[in-house]
Amino acid sequence: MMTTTTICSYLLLFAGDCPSSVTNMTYTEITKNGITYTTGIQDNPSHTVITNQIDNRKTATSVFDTQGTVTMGHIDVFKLNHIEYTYSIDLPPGEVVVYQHDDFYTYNSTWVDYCLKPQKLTIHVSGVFWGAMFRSFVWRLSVFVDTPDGDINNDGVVNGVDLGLLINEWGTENSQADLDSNGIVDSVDLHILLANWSNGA
Ligand SMILES: [Ca+2]
Ligand SMILES: [Ca+2]
Repeated sequence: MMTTTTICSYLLLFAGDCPSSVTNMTYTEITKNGITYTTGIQDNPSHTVITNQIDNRKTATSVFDTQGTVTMGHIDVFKLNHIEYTYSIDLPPGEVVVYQHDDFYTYNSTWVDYCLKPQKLTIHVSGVFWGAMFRSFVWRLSVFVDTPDGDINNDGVVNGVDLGLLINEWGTENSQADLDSNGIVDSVDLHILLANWSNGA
């Protein structure tokens, strides 16, 4: 169920391949609204990486913006340092479109980028720092996931599990099973679910 409002004001870009992972990264996971976010910072005591990221996502299937800043650097004079930071966002199955806003930039470099793998969006920030130096990086992306209609539990197929969820929620309001978003779970939603029943499920 893709929302297409306001996208015309954004610049559509295509994500490149994900870079290979860097060794000795330290990863931290947090879960919010049932969605897992993973941050990775290269583990080196001479590095300083200050991050702040915000996602306005409410549910696993919601359209959302992700934005953040990263300031990184080190204080080793006469040393060359590679510093890397990653921020990964779990996505439900479905077609993903990412819109990159104008305020997606770095100072003096192009070392902020994003990439898509199945059910995962990763923002990469990295750079090589010669001498004592700090730089800041900014991203802002809008993320749209077109999940299959009727896939209530977001596992990529429409089957008996979704049917059971819909029946459990029958007659209720503000439900994930309200597939046509008219406010109530009823026979219209059941029709949508059955019309999208997955082959072989
Ligand atoms: Ca399902
Ligand atoms: Ca409905």
